[in-house]
Amino acid sequence: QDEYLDQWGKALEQSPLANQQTDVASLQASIAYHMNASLFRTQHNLEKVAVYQALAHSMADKLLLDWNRTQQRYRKDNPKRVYYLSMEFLLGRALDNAMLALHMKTAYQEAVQGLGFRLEDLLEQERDPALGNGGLGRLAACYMDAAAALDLPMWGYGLRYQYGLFRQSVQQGFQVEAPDDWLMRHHPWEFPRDIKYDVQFYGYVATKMNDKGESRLFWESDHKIRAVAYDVPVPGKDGFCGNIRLWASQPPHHGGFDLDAFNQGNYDQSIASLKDAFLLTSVLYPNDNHQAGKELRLKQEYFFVSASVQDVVHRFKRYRCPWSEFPNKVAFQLNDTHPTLAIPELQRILVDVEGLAWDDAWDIVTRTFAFTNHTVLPEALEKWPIYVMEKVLPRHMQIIYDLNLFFLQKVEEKFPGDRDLLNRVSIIEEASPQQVRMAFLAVVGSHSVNGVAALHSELVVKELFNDFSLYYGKDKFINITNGISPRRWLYQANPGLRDLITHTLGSEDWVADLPQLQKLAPFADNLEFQQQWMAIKYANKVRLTQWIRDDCGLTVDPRALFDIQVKRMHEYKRQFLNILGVIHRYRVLLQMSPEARRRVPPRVVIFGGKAAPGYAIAKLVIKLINSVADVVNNDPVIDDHLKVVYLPDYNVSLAEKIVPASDISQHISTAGTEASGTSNMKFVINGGLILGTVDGANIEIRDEIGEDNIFLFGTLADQVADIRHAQKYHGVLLDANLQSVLDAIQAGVFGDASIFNPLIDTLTYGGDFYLISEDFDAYIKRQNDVDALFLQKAAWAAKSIRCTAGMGFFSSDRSIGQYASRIWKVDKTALGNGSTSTAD
Ligand code: GLS
Repeated sequence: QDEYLDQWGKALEQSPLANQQTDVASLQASIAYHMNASLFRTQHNLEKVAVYQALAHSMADKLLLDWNRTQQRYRKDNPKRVYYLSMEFLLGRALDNAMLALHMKTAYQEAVQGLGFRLEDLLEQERDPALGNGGLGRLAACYMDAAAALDLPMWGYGLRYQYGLFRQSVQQGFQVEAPDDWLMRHHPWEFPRDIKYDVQFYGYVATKMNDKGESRLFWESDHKIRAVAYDVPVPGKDGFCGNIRLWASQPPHHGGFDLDAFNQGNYDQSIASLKDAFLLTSVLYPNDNHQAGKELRLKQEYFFVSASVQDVVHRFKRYRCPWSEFPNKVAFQLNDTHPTLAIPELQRILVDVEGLAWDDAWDIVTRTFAFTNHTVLPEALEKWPIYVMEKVLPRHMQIIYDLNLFFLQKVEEKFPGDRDLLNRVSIIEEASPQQVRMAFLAVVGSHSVNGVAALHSELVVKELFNDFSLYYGKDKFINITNGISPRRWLYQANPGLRDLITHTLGSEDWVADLPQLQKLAPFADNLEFQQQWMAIKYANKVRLTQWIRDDCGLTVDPRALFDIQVKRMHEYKRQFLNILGVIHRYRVLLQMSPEARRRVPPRVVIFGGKAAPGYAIAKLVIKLINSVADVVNNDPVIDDHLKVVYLPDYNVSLAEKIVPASDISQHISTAGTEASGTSNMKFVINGGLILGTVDGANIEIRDEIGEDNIFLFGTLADQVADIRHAQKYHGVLLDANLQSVLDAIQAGVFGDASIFNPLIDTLTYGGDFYLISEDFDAYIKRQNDVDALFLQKAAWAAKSIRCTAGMGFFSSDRSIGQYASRIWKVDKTALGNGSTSTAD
């Protein structure tokens, strides 16, 4: 075949793919071509969605070429590669992002205009791929974006869920869930590959002789499901293009059809394995910071890591390097514990399949894996009952037992006679039932463990893995503070601000070198600059206002103070505190004279976020918000002084509209509970001030932008335990203002009071675990400070500018750079001239 390689290269160079022009007429030609050839439609039958799809195909052609060139170069140069294993990639829409990355938006805008369409309308046709729950999945997307921009040879591996995170609507104030059938319509942003691996479940472990006459343990099962690869290109910079490989499940044989069963009239049986395979990757579990504990979820986790590890081993073997080279060519990053089974899976492949000695294999494994912890909440820490593991993955359970035994022997050597310690660090929890502690397995199998913000990383060592840090030493446990993509969250989401910054700094270099934003600081007190700055904020608020009108049928005034809390609904994030504060504000406003009321700046309080379908208390908070909105928004005395909005179906594309429009946003978790938060960074980089607790990345944001530019309040993390302790013994003494707010709810001011009883009980009988009463007074006072500052337009504008100026540290490029140098030990590869034939 090699003698024809040149010919293939030449043929490609002559092909339309390699000869794409970017003038308007050529782009129109390419859109028309795809309308006919890819969608099989004509210009006599044009809907917006079809034009969007043709446009997306046209854009994807350009990415394809970059993808091939980048991946071919990696294949040729064989650098050390990073594999980011994540059950979630919350990508958001692709088209706008790709057009901006390749500097083609203006040309396409003109092209579609000439064909009778507005680009903004077409962009709205794209469905969000919602393959993630919240911050953890969105972080994975920002990291893939950064790696592509930096030309870092990193691939993401994940699952191609048929249904993403459920779609949320609100009916009578309650959350209603519907399946997210995002693949119902043709999706031009993925490329199915002819790459397949079988993954098995259940079965038994036997001893067998191998070819060399050695006896080996062997796991056998008839229950197999096939993983097939779909590649998702990640646009980078200067022609780089990264990749996310998502696995879909298929039946292993004959398309899953049992002809014998069919012939016997047993129709259900004839497609049984088809149903099995379909179910496996059908849906993303909708829990954030909470373990679901279902057998199907365990199977998803194993399916995903087994296919990924097989694929990586296959790629490594292509170069015929000795196994000892594996850690020099491969780095696996575990995005939380969900992919932890990759550790025993690689050990199994090395020992059972490749025939390595146990210790050699384990040395390779532990030099290859690194683990990121994303939460200290106990309910989120994955544990799998042993009886489930033994049934689903019998060989892995044996491997985990052995790993644990050898690990505990070493601990015993270092700390002889400390039985309590052995109990505490054992991968197997001696509870009833016995369980595998996945976080401990991840720590033992990894060479590096990191938290995602300074405070969180401290708590990870102090609270979660204290014993492990004594055993391994502190160097294994590090902090890498999260970051966000400045490309999506400023450049794309806020074109007005982007252009002002570029104009002021003289070039677009700040996007790739975010600390340059600091050069805005000298303009903070410049009145003319302030006016330009705030005019952009105002325009973004107007844009959101239109969305609120279309989506909620509510008219709000863009001159009001926009106060926003959008994130997953969770008790620890304390949307409850926010809405209780709103009720307090409502009552205070009602008691004021009209003149006094006019002196308070009008506010629009905006909420958004989904609650896990099984999380009753979080769903009740949604109901309370909507009930309060009903009353407040229709109270003629209050008029425009206060409006409450609940935006349904919060997702990435909605976030792109909301984030640039905030005056203030709330990040008010109980101290010590929010590992980092990343939306806080998105709001601040867009010149939004924040009201927050001394928690997660809020702390580092304060350090970067300055204490004067952030409204912090409330209990500190190291006080929480003592307060809870005291509450347990002395009961909760409710704050007086809070008590009157609760009285109002219970008096039926917001409709049927009885439905809110379980919610109010969390404060009283429940012991107020999240310290809402404790923090209530400080919260209200800080909100009053926000009001006062908002009235001083110039002072507010100056702070807003200083916020953006101080955010250079929070680029995902900085985070990925730190992962690369401190954990993966990989460099940016030099841009080579790899050939353009199809890779991998
Ligand atoms: C999370 C944390 O809750 C967030 O604070 C964090 O920003 C995010 C990314 O590190 O990870 N952990 C989790 O389980 N879901 C999250 O969003």
